[in-house]
Amino acid sequence: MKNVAPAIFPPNGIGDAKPANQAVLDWVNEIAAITQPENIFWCDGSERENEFLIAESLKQNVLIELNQEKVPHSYLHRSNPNDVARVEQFTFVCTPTKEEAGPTNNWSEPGETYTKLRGLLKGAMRGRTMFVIPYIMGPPDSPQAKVGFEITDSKYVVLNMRIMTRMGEVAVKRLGNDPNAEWNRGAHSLLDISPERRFICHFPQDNAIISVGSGYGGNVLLSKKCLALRIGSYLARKQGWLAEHMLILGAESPEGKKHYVAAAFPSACGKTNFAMLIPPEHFKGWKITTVGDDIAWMQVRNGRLYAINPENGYFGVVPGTSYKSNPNAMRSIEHDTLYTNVALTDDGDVWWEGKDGDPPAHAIDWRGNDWTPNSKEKAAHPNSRFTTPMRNNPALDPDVEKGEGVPISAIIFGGRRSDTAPLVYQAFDWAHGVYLGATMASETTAAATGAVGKVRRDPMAMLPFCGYNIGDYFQHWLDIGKRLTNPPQIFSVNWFRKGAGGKFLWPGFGENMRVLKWIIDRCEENQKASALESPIGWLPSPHDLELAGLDIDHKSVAELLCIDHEEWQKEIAAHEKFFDSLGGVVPEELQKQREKLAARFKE
Ligand code: OXD
Ligand code: MN
Repeated sequence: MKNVAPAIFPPNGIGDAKPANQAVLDWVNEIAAITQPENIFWCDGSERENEFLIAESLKQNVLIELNQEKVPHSYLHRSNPNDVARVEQFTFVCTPTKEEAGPTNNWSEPGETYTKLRGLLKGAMRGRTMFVIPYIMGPPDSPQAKVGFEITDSKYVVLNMRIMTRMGEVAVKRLGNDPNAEWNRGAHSLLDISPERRFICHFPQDNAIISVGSGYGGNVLLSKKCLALRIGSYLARKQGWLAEHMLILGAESPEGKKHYVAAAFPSACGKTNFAMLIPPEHFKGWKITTVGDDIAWMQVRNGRLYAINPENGYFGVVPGTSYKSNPNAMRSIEHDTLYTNVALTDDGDVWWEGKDGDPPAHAIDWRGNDWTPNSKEKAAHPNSRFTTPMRNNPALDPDVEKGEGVPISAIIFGGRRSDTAPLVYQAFDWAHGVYLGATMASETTAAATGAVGKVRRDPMAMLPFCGYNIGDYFQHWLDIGKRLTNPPQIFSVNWFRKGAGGKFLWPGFGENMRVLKWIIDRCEENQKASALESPIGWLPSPHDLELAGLDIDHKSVAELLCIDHEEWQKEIAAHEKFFDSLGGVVPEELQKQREKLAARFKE
């Protein structure tokens, strides 16, 4: 079976970084008693340990060596073809009652689920090594940082966690010896990588996660979707902060004025591209810097919202990434990168659809089969990924390690919509902005298994990631607003609107700077950009956007900014249907927002 490798026996000084915290030791012993590994490998996150694990992974075909001159310190991993994306249908929130998990989560009773999972884990690591990974989410000195431990029998997981989190000693130190300290327990086993035995289960009350039967990133890098979002959102509500599926970017004007913006887009809708945007020629002197590309933890301080990126690396979608679409991502993945499910060229380089230049005449595709440009199959899986350290990003924000976070001026909600949603508009106030987030919709992508291109409501891009009742989540957002005396302005964007001929109207990528500039100007105290009041919010007119130097006709701009009343009648009806589908959990305040929206169309 692919990826399920035998035990490894490291030399002295590697794999023996046992922490002293008794609660951790007890939990590790408990999982080891069930899974019965051949040995326990206590990770310290050191360079030496990493090199050892890479060497072992190469020996056991978990990794394939790439041409070290073309992509230094970089490797390719091929996952099992049945295991290439997040599995929302097998993802569970195991709260004591179904109501706590709410209408958007699969729920399963905690006691029964523990019993079932323990049954599956019984003897699962026999003859294999059990790794224990200590890690921190967030800058180590941040009051918002959280400690987690992940147990796994996958070297691929260890290698990825070392890139995606601050792993090792630093986490052990931060946790200390207090057995009552808060930390997340994450247990993962590949089992036999069978979809029938694949479950990603969250136990928010226990701050615990158990994931079995998958080796794919989003299901097994438990720091990411599982802790930073699902368990994170649960803790955030309890502790009065926000854990969101958002990128964070800094935008600095030529005069040196800087704003930070957080933006929620569903998976594979361009968060990484937006977070690494390079402004077009017309915006000479503007600098965009990345704080994070996927997750924001935000807290209220002095009436403002401050954000940290809990992660330490990027787990980004590869296809479509090029020096044209995202030069900063390309530079980031030129070295020290793990690639998953991309194609391998004959000279040991990586390739994917949308990479610069001509396709190779021959390659090995993501499944390990011969591929030529005439092949019907894609060379790289549509959800193939890179894992790369954030320090590789040439546009990394200098304040990314700042423990107190960066102040957020604007929050953006964005979806992939062919119609209805204009390029950009601004909410009238916080509660209206929460409504924009709550009714967000997007066409589905390859990031999760299932149909691609279907419009689905994805509130705040958190539909697969909110670890508790979505109605309570909406209320939590409304409540946070009440604590903000200087709240971020809230916007909606859509880069994906299509014209009558089915072509995208907006060029996207770096040109999104034009929309970002309008957003930032709207956040300035003296509101440097103007807007028209429309039924859906403040809308720029074509001359409110800086379009100089952009090859776009007036008709397309007008289409991008138009509100089609018929489409919006359908949209409002869809909002109502969505709220109804949630079975009475939507706060009254948001229901009122919908009524107000409908009324504004009648004025
Ligand atoms: C991701 C996702 O991997 O959202 O970031 O699926
Ligand atoms: Mn994501």
